[in-house]
Amino acid sequence: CERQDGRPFRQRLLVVANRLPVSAVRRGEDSWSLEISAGGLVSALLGVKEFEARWIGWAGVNVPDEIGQKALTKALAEKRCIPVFLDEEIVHQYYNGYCNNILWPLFHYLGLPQEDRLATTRSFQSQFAAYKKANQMFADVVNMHYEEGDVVWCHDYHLMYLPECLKKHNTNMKVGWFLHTPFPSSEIHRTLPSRSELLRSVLAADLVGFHTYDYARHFVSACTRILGFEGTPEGVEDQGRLTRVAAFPIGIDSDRFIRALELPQVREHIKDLKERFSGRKVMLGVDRLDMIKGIPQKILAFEKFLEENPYWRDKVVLLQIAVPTRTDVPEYQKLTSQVHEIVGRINGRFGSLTAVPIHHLDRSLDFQALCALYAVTDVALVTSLRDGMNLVSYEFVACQDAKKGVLILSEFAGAAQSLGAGAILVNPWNITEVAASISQALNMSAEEREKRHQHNFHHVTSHTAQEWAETFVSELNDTVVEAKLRTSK
Ligand code: ADQ
Repeated sequence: CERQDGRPFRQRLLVVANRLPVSAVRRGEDSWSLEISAGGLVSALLGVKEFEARWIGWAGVNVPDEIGQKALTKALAEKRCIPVFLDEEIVHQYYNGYCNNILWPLFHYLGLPQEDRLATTRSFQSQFAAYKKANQMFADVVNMHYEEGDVVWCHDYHLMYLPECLKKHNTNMKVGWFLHTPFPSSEIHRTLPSRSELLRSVLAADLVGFHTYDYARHFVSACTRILGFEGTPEGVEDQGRLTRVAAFPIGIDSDRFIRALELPQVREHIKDLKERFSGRKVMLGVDRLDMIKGIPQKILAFEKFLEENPYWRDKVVLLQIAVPTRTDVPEYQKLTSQVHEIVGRINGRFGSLTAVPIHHLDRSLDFQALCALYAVTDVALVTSLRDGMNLVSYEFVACQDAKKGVLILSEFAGAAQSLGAGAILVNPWNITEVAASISQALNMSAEEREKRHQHNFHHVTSHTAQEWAETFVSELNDTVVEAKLRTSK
C-alpha cells in the first residue's frame, strides 16, 4: 500500500487501554522518568510490523498541575504514548470502584465482597456515572488524536463504554473491543444494574473479541436475552446491523522466552537453582496475588498431597511467587494474610530445621529470573478459580523444551481450551482432586510427559501474541464500518 508521495503507508493503530505500558515517576516539577513495562500486549503489538501503534491510557499517577501534565505528555510522546489524566476522585470511583470492585469479581463469578455488599449496591449509581465519565475522557483523547484511516482497538472491562462514546462522535471510526477477562454466563451479567447500557455500548464497536468461544457465546446470549437482539454465527444482529463477535485466543512471544534460556546469566541462574533444590522435585506457582488465582486453594491441595504421601515430604518443594496487586484494598490485604497463615502452618507442620516444603515470595521476579525458574520446574500449578486465558501456563510451556515438565491447569482458565490436551486439567475448588493430580504429575512416565509437552509446545509456539494481534486487527480492518448505535428498546 503506498501514499500519493510514493512512501509506504503504515496504518496507524490507536491502542486504548486503562493503563499505558509505562511506569512514570516524577523527578521534578517538569521532569519525569519513564520505564516501559514489557507486558504481553506490548510485545504482541511490537511484533505487528504493518501497523504503527500509538498507546492511549492512564499513566497510573495523579498529575493535578498543568506543568506536570505538559512535561509528562512530552516525555510519553517519545514512547508513542498519549496520556489520559484522571483525578483521584474519578480513579477512586471508576477504577477502584466500578472496575475492580464490581466488574472484576462479577466477570470471574466471585460476586461482590461479602462485608460491603450493601454499601457497594448503594454506591453503584455514582460509580457507574464515574465509569461513564472516565470512558468519555478516554474518548476525548482518542478523538483529539484520531486521523482518518486509523483503527482504534479498545481493551478490557475498564472501557466497555468507550465504543459508544467513540461512535457517537464519529460513526466512520473503525473500532474494535477486546475483553481480557472471561465474559460470564448471561445469568450473571443479568444481575448488573447497568447490564443493557454496557452491552449496547460494546455492540457499537465493529468487532468484539474474546479469548474463547464460550465467552463469545455468553456475550451473544446476554445480547439476545437482555436486549432482545438476534444471535447469528457471525455475531449479534439488530435491525439488519451486524456486530461481528468472535474468539481471538491470545498467545505469548514464545521466541523471547526460548531465546532467554540461552543467555549466560539465565544459564547461570538455572545452574544455581538446580544446585539449591538438588534431590527435590520443584513445583511452581506464579500469580498476581488476586482472589481469582486460587492461591489458598492451591496451597491447601499441596498440604493434602503431603499429608497423603509421606514418601514425597522431603523430596518436593513448592515455590509460590505472588506479585502483590491492589494492596490498598482490604479484601486483598486479607487474602495476603490468609496465604501467609496457611504457608506458615504447613511449613511448621512438614518442615525441618534445614528445609521447608513451601517457599512463598510476595514479589515480582525479573524476566530472566522468571525464565530460569520456569526452566527448572518439574510441575507447574495454575489453579485459577477463573481466568480469561492465563499466560503463565504458556510461559512455563515455552521454557520447558529441555525438561518436559507437567502442567496442572484449572479447567476454569481460558488456557484449558488450548492446552487441555497436554495438561492435567483440574477443578481448583476440589483440593482432593488437585492433590491427586500432583501425585499423578510427579509419577508420570517420561514418554507421557514428552507427548503432553509436545502438544502444548507446538500450540504455544504457533499461536503467538503477534499472530493474535495481527488476526484481530486484520479482521477489524475487514469489517464494514456502519453506524451501530443502538437505541433503547
Ligand atoms: P493477568 O490476570 O495478569 O492478565 P496472566 O495472563 O497470567 O494474568 O498474566 C500475568 C503476567 O504477569 C505474566 O506475563 C506473568 O509472567 C507475569 N507475572 C505474574 N506473576 C509474576 C511474578 N511474581 N513475577 C513476575 N512476573 C509475574 C489478564 C487476565 C488473564 C489474561 C491476560 C492477557 O486476567 O486471564 O491471560 O490478561 O489477556
